[in-house]
Amino acid sequence: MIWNEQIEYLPPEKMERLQSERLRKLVKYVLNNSIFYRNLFKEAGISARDIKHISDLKKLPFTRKADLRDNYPFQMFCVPLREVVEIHASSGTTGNPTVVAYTKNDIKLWSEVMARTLAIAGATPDDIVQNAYGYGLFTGGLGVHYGALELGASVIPMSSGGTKRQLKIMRDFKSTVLTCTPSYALFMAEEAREMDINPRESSLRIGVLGAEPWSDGLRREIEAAWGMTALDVYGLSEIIGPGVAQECPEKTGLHIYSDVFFPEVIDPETGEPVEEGEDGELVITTLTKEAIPLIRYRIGDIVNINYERCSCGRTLPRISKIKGRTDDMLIIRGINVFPSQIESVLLEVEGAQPHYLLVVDRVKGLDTLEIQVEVGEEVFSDEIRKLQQLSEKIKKEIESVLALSVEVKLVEPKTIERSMGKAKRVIDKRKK
Ligand code: DLL
Repeated sequence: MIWNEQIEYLPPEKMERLQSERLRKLVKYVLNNSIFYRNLFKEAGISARDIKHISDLKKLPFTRKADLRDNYPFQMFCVPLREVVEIHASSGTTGNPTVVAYTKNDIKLWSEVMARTLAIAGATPDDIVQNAYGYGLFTGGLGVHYGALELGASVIPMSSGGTKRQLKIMRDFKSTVLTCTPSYALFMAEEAREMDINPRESSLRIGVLGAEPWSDGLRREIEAAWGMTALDVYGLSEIIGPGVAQECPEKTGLHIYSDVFFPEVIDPETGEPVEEGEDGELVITTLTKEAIPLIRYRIGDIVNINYERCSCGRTLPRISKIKGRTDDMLIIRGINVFPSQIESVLLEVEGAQPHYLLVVDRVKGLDTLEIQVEVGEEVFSDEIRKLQQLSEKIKKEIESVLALSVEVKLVEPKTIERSMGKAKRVIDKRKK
């Protein structure tokens, strides 16, 4: 189903015109309504007259998460509080949480982009959406909720957790779409088997999974476990929540809603644009948001972008799956390591389970990386020799991909903590 045919199939020239028009309006809007942006433009020596076309965007300075934190809680708002109808915040492990706010129009925008998202994944008004993203300050639950209402599907506001209840409701209500993190989708399948429910016999046909990085290998595991199509949904609270980009069933990248969230990909070191198709840091400008519009917001997620028309027919550009974060990249003995690289290797090795934890430490001044990997019940009860062979195999494969020596520790089934929300994959003891 196509939710917004006009926008999703808009020819590039027309899209550029729309973006340019919106950018001109945005610049006037922030200069009229925000001390923060007035100062930012002044420091950069830029006025509204300098911004005529979307390509002028690169004259403007970047904004960052620190700007939101420094202006905690409400100083980044471009509207009076009485026009704000909803406020969310990220938990944030250090310092102030990041506050995000929505006007009525922002909520309409969120509903629109999330309706597009669910439709791109293949959902229709006939679907029953079991929404197992957390409701609360996290944007996942309500974002999907608004989109499902807009689409006209039936949404079950489960929130995350309560897995036994999730599975009962899923079976009794015959849910057809599951929305949650990929790690939770995997955990639910595991729990189902424990309860003697065969997940493949569920009514699920589509999973709209995201909020954390996951590899194609993990996708295959989840698809096989549930017998459904698992598609990637991307977003972040500061831009809107979920609903920034969505993968279509072609599985060749995530369509980004560039009519409202203008994307750039830059070299994180220099801030200059990278060549089309090259990896870099995603930067987004919200073209139509009212409460907290963000200009050239540096997200820290690493992607590449493809402007070719997709075989599904859509002209919206596609970002790759998120390859990592500029700040999640582990630097181990000078080598850049992304947890997703390790996940991809693990999922190729027979006998290893997609549950793993990376423990980074520094011993006598030297960085070490231990990879704890769960193995299945059958493997664990095998002879020691076989376990050793498996661990050697994983070690060799990973070392050849990373060019870094690692330790592999096979652990018993169910010993690595399961997650109902975003999974924690790394413990970096060096940071203490
Ligand atoms: O995670 C919004 C969301 C909810 C997206 C539900 C998708 C589904 P935050 O809590 O602000 O918002 O976290 C945003 O999570 O910058 C990425 O690093 C990561 N992230 C989100 N989606 C994906 C994804 C929500 N599909 C941060 N793949 C982002 C990889 C993702 N990482």
